[in-house]
Amino acid sequence: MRLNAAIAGFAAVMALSSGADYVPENWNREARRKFADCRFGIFIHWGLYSAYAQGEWYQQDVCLDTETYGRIKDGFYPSKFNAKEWVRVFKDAGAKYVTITSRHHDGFSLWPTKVDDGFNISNTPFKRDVLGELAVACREEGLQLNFYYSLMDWHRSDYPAGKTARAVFGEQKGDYTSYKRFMMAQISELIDWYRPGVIWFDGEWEHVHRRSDGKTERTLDWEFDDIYDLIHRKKVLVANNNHLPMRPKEDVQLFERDLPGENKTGFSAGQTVVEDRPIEQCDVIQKNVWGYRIKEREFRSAPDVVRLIVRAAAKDSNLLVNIGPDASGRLPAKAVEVMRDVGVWMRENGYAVYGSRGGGFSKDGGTAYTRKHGVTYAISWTDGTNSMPRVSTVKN
Ligand code: JFZ
Repeated sequence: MRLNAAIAGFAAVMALSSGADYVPENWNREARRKFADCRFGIFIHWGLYSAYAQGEWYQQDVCLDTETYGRIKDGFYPSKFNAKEWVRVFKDAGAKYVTITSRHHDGFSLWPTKVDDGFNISNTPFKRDVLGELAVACREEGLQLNFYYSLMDWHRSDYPAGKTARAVFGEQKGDYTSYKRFMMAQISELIDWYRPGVIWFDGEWEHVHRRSDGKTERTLDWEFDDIYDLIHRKKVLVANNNHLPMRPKEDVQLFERDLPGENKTGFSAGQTVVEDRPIEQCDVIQKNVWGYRIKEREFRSAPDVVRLIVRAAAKDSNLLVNIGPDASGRLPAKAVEVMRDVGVWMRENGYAVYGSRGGGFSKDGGTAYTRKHGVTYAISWTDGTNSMPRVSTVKN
């Protein structure tokens, strides 16, 4: 109860401070609808951390300062990186869009940004513009490209360190005006140079603290209005993986490894579902890690991934399923194999998923319903087996 009251109070404050009178323009409504029609995208976590091969939190896990962590930059040469090959795998899987980490918490940028201190791909021996190549390949194949962008940062001295960055910097007051100027310049580059569909933020939560009395305390005002207005002026959608109630200017409702209303991971306690915006659930193909981890052996099977897609669709949500390529630029072979089989199912049954809206579940949970053009589809599977779901049409 206390928590609910706190969340309600928090939501009210948010509404006041972040454009409660905001009305999305027509391009925005249309872009939201198109995004929701996609239903299935591929998430890519790839960056300097891939070279350590221990997941994307490695710097934090072993408490490396940025100078030490960054030394691997001079050995970053992903000789097998081929954007066209990646995009072919994604498209064959049936995905309609790709969301890639343009810059994760380690602060390393995957494009030749002009506004940082050189901690980016152009200062590795590889030099190539990874995001640029991916943007071209996606455009050729008709996939939307979206960018994950970390708000929090374990590299810059102007970043006001929150609860995780402290492990890297110690206390660091930073200079948010300077850091925000930097972020906005980077976001402008990302949009002007590569024309993404969505900017997908992450890391706000490092300055949100849930106190034992249930109140939420914030240690930084990110001034999101300015950042969101910049993105909207450029006709791009905003998403924020903050696990908090939505602000009016956020266009996509994100659920991390969870579905609206389920809160199975405990991540979504503070999230209430709003009715008027597309939903996206992100999840991993490897167990519990987003970036490449060399000893990872457990991958989801193709029926597992298809069930995730179908269950998300029944909840009116897209599924964004993550793959972590290795430092050579290759997608893990197992992920490629799984994606190929997902694609076989999607080509045959995708009509019940793409462009559909959620219709909920049967009582026993073994059937997901979707709706499209006045038709209801029942998509059924048997739990505990490794069989693919079957689609049938519900007679009204
Ligand atoms: C974040 C990242 O830290 C992680 O590396 C990955 O990129 C994932 C998609 O997003 O993980 C989160 C996000 C939000 C919270 C916690 C972890 N949160 O709100 O508590």
